[in-house]
Amino acid sequence: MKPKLYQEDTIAAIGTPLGKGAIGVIKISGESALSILKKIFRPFKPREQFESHKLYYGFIVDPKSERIIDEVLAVYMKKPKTYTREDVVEIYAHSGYYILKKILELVFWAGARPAEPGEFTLRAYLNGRIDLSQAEAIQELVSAKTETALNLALNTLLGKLSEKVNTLRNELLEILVLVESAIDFPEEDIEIMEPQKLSKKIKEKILPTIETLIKNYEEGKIYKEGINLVIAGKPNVGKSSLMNVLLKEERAIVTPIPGTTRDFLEEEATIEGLPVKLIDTAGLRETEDIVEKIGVERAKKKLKEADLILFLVDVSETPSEEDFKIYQEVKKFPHLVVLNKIDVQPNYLKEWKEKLSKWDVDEFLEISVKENINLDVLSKKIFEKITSEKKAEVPEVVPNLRQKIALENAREYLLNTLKELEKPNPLPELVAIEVRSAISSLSEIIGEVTTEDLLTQIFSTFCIGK
Ligand SMILES: Nc1nc2c(ncn2[C@@H]2O[C@H](COP(=O)(O)OP(=O)(O)OP(=O)(O)O)[C@@H](O)[C@H]2O)c(=O)[nH]1
Ligand SMILES: [Mg+2]
Repeated sequence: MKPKLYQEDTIAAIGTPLGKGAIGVIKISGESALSILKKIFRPFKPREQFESHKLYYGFIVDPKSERIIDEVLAVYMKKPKTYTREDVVEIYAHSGYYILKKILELVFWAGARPAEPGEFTLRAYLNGRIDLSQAEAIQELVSAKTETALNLALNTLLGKLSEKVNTLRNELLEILVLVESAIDFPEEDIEIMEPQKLSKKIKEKILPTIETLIKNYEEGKIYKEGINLVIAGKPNVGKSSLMNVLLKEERAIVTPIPGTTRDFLEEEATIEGLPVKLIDTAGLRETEDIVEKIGVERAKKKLKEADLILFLVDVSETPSEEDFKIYQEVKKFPHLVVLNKIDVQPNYLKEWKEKLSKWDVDEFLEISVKENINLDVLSKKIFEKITSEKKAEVPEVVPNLRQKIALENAREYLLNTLKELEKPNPLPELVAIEVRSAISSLSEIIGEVTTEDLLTQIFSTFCIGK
């Protein structure tokens, strides 16, 4: 039986970003897809029948007047070998806001209704072409900003997470069969359940797989979600200059005047394949300037949100009390000390090194933003710091937060199962309840067990036309 969310009607939407472009695609899915196409499309060579999965050249017309709206390519794809497993029509038109809107209006007039966000993918899921984890992977695939994030999304889309979850579920189902036979035939006594064997299987096989997946979430998270990298330090040490080179763009204003940056700036960048939110901050100092004061307060707040702070100092000047004070703040968080302006001659590098050793700093990096010295080393160092700090390796499959929570719930139920199994006289009824709950938690990951609310929540984050 189809879940309640499933609707039989035909949906349509523009599947490409709105605006001027080479092509814009209109997608139609449902029973009336073909009849809609026939109403508004005139193939160059007139025909009655459309062969499935074949591209036709022709014109979109307004059937009321037969006036041509656009010159297009169109395809009819008969179910089930389609994205939604329903009949699908796609029209490849010229992309312009007005053209696409006009064609879409005709499609609605001919019998479709506007698709909700994510509704095509929802139908693919409800019709059993993909499971819920794969549907979510489609969203991750589109929003991937780096190669690694893309690969992780692809692995899930290709079913690697589903495979692991299904294996776990099958193993638990086997256990459940045994436990339930112990309930059905109590006279056979508890031995039929073989509690020790079951608990061994859970401990040695099932739980470790679940643990690994949970760990993968923590380790792989930064590749998907990225990190906050905050550049902090005294005024005029070169923070905004560093921001710009890391961004490869002249984003922040740079001047020789201390106090140039007064508010923080945030920009997305990629460093060694890691998605990074770069945050340039106002130089930290005591100031009477009201605007700058607010900037300094904001900069201090940003320190707390950082996954890594680049603490920048200027070796063309001697170490100061101000630097020391800032370092006392910075060192409470993950950080890297960076000595900038080593190109300036003469400089105070020697004094700085002595000072740093007094401050118990054993790791630092010398760079020059201006002369591009050691900036590649800095990128590598940032990557190393983040990945060792977070113990991040790139696992093959990385669950998302929702899936991780389901895994944690499954783990909890299995720990309860073990507790019962390890009692002198375990009650098969209690064991069965816990195992069933564990199975149901795992089923949530792939959407075997789900609620309308959850589906709405997941698919509403998709864009219209996906
Ligand atoms: N010689 C030299 N000058 C640099 C270097 N990096 C930055 N500067 C100069 O230092 C001055 C200040 O640079 P900014 O990037 O504005 O410094 P900031 O830390 O953002 O300063 P505030 O926004 O005022 O806190 C500018 O004149 C830069 O050109 C460097 O590696 N070598
Ligand atoms: Mg600045």
